[in-house]
Amino acid sequence: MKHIALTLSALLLWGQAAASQSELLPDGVLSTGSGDIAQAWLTRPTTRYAHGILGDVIEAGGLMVKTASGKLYEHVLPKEFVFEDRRARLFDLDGDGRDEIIVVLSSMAKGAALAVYGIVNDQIELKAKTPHIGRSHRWLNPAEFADLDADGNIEITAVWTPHLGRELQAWRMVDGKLRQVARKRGYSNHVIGSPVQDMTEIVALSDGRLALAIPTSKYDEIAFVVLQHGRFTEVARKPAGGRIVSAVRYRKNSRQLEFSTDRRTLVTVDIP
Ligand SMILES: [Ca+2]
Ligand SMILES: [Ca+2]
Repeated sequence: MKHIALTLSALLLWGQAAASQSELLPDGVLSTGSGDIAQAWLTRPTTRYAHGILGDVIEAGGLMVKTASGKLYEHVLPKEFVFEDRRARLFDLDGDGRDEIIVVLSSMAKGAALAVYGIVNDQIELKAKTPHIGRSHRWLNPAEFADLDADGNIEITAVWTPHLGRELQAWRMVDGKLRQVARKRGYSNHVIGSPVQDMTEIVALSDGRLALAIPTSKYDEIAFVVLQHGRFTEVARKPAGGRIVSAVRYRKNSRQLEFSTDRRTLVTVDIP
């Protein structure tokens, strides 16, 4: 009964706060899930970290989750951190049937880290994170989650410093910790100042292997990268005919990817 009363008062409080602190970021994206978490979004817009990598200087100070049963949870960051992201991705990384929440957590002093949250002990808890990059104003952009090497474990892919070092990395959740699996320079999934974060796609190659399709560091080609024996290997690259500026997506009912460049609004490339 006490639990119910607390939940109700939390809901009422949330209702009052919804118009102010707990609102979605101005450029935020609501994530929806079909598992134990129905929705996740970033809250508490703040200008306390002047970086502006995603087009505006408004980042998030909180993370809100709505469970499938309708319960709301919010995690509020200490003021030396922000979520430097537009959405809180939902994916069951460790295969326990419950979704994790994956988001870019930036320290104002030490830059970005990839962070994994979950609902633990009836609250949102940080389950694991990669090390922070080590310097302020250094960022990473998450890419895809998939079992790229068919070993039964999900790999998390992301590009560390997509405007500087341009290093694709893969990580796995092992015993509740994030472990680096592979890294390879020469790729980028974000154009500086752009709100577009989704410049990658997981594709099935004609030989059956999964590959990550990702722009090369000058954004003028799409590379197809596989993960084998703990290493990234590029199996093909296709010219884009310009600089890719949009999301990269599957073209419906085809074996093609589609995107826009600075020269053409619709470009397609065949998946090898
Ligand atoms: Ca899980
Ligand atoms: Ca795997």
